[in-house]
Amino acid sequence: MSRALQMQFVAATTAVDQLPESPAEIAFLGRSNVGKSSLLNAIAGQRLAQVSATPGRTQVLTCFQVERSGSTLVDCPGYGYAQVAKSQRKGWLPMLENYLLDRENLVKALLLLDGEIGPTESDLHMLEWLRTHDVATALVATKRDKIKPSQRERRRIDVAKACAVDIGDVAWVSASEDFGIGALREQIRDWLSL
Ligand SMILES: Nc1nc2c(ncn2[C@@H]2O[C@H](COP(=O)(O)OP(=O)(O)OP(=O)(O)O)[C@@H](O)[C@H]2O)c(=O)[nH]1
Ligand SMILES: [Mg+2]
Repeated sequence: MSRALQMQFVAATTAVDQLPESPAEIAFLGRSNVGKSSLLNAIAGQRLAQVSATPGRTQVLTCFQVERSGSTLVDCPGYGYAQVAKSQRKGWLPMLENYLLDRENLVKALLLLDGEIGPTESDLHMLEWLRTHDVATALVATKRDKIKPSQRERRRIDVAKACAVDIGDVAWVSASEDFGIGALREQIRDWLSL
């Protein structure tokens, strides 16, 4: 098993220019409730980011520093959740887009998809936006434990197909069953040159 990534909280902000300087950064993106905060915690091996059964809780960019390196992982606000007030959505979607376009140290946007329900329209919209703007993106399907073992292979094929990528281009994880977490950690170390 791979070692947990030692991380600590450094900032939570809606102002992109208030994020700390960092040599390399990875953004955790995805719909509300997809499991961004849970995945971050699994990678850290401790409870750092707030996990909530109420979608739309993380409304700010929450930044964690990987100890010693100064590199950072950012938990982004979830998109596509209807109960978040329209006025609020209006504010943070441009914020999120600015962040993704302007953050020069961003080495990868991890786009999380709910493995149980597959990519939604808003996920595909986000993926299209990332591709259009040339944001380096990696796909992660979450909550693998929620899919019947007999259906996992089919789901792997369907998710990859919907996103127009090869099957191997979607990393499957379960934060609750610690599946795929070690491999993703190694990828993250690689992307951050740790
Ligand atoms: N079964 C299962 N549930 C999970 C997994 N990951 C997250 N969850 C659950 O999904 C819900 C949402 O998880 P979060 O990590 O808070 O999701 P989020 O993407 O950070 O949501 P927002 O902050 O609202 O954008 C919680 O009830 C988690 O316990 C997983 O791998 N398996
Ligand atoms: Mg969250």
